[in-house]
Amino acid sequence: MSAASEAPAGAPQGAEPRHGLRILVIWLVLSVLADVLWLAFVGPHVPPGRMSSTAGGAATDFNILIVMALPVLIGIWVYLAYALVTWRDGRGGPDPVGGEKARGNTTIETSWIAITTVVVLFLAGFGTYELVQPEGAGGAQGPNPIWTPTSHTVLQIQAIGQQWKWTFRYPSFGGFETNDLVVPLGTTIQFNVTSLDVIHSLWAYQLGVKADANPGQNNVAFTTPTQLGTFSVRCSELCGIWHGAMYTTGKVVTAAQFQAWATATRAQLAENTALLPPYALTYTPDANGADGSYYPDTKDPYSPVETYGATTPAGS
Ligand SMILES: [Cu+2]
Repeated sequence: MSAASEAPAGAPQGAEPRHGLRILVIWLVLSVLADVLWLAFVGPHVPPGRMSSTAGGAATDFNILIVMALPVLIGIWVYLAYALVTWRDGRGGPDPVGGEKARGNTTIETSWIAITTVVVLFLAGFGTYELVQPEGAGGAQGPNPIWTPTSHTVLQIQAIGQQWKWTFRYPSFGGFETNDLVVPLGTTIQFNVTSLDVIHSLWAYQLGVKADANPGQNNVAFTTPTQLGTFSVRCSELCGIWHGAMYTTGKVVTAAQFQAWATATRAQLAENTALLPPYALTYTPDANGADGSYYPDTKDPYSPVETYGATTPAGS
């Protein structure tokens, strides 16, 4: 290393120990230990878990970043600790900032620049790639997604945000609308996310899906559930006084259970579905609708008296 010190007075005269090698060995041992311990004990529990393709992708990315960051952190700490112990003033060595070696060390400086350049460029490339893998990484991609699934069995589910709850429409089952988010295991889901009023954000936490819900916009996000169980759904965009209450619990069920649930719910909600506007990617709320919602007043949209579901206005 750059700051060589003479042996303290009274100590046997000998060659200066190879400080660089010592630091390298200490750093290497601690780094390998920290990474192995992380991967063994913390890595498997890293959020958001592995309930879907996109959640698993996020957890893996997080682990890769930590495994790369730990040696950097340990490198700084090891050098600092080594310098404090070995080159402290009390040991009677030379002025630590004096001398020719304090002015620079080409080997250290070159490797320093080379290593950090490789790490930063790798992270830039890796991060860019992982923004779209797997399946769009669970982030919303706007109305025309960059990543699209190759699978032919994609289930569309529409998530509609409104102050202050989520509703879900299933277009392949007659467009019924429900408060329950039920998704089948092993099927690629296409979330079509929109809003009826202000800006919300669909956050299906354990599925690793997060998508802004904007009025008049269709925002598409994909994921494939890989584990059965429940997941929490929250609004992650401050949207008004009951924003914090805008949550629900979704379910991943088997494909057969999903078919049974969707078929039964479709039949059960048929009467309500007939009153809804036809399935569309965005909706224009009816100012006079029930609670400012998008249920159309089919009789007279300007009347304070709401009439839903009448297909032909009386007297016309
Ligand atoms: Cu909200």
